[in-house]
Amino acid sequence: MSEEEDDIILSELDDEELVQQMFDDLYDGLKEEIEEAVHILLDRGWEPYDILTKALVGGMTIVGNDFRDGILFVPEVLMAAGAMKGGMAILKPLLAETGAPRIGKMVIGTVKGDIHDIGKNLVSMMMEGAGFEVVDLGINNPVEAYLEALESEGPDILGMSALLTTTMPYMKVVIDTMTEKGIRDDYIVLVGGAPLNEEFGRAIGADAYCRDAAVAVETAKEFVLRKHNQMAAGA
Ligand code: B12
Repeated sequence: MSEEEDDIILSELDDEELVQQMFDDLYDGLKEEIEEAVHILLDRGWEPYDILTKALVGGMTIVGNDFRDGILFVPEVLMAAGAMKGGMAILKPLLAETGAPRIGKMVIGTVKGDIHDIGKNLVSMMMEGAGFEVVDLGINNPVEAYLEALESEGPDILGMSALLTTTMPYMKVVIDTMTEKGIRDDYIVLVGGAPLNEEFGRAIGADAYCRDAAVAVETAKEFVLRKHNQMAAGA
């Protein structure tokens, strides 16, 4: 931090002011400030999940609104995304699981043509935190990449993310290809991303649409439990 007199000293702000300041710093793409603020909130006893949702996702929502309204442009949003990722990287190991038995495995990736990965990364982190093993395929995945990973990793769940109305139909391409190959019912398919909704999830043949990472964890647990019960009943 600079030593100029009028600089804001993050550690001197109370929690509410600090979160407000984080919204501003995320907006301005100030990665170091975001990282410092995350550490301060952790030191003050904040739960990693609360920092993630209240401060980081909260700040990104403001960025999203101004991007939509033409006030911010791609370079600024990229800076904001970089700052957000800096904060997420600190929280990731804290959310990660501590040795309890794995409850399932998920392969997740953003679909072809789409490079948005913050939401997907958040889902991955939360799933790991809840005890799932996660194989992250990254962004811009063609159907072949998903199929290869399903075969080599043998997960319980396939997760697909799309943030663009132009890329979300690609999820149907993947599910239809799985159906053609006779493997659709071998996996639980969860989909997510801001432009999706439940109706879309149903229409493309996914098992569920999840509006956020917390819902993704709950839904994944429910489906994996159901799958294991069915397997036990069938055995
Ligand atoms: C950050 C951002 C970018 C960054 C991405 C950086 C990165 N590394 O991800 C950059 C600057 C690169 C970018 C580029 C573009 N973007 Co953009 N971007 C956004 C923005 C502002 C935020 C997205 C985000 O990270 N949100 C925060 C996370 C936490 O939320 P989330 O992604 O929704 O994820 C949550 C849930 O949806 C769910 N979820 C997500 N994925 C999954 C997956 C599974 C399996 C499950 C279960 C759940 C789940 O859980 C997550 C956590 O709770 C949105 C605005 C918005 N309202 O979404 C626009 C937005 C998505 N972008 C948009 C556009 C138009 C673009 C560009 C085309 C702009 C351009 N002209 O170049 C390009 C496209 C590039 C491409 N080919 O993909 C539009 C899309 C409009 C539309 N109708 O399709 C939006 C909505 C902005 C707007 N209103 O105009 N963008």
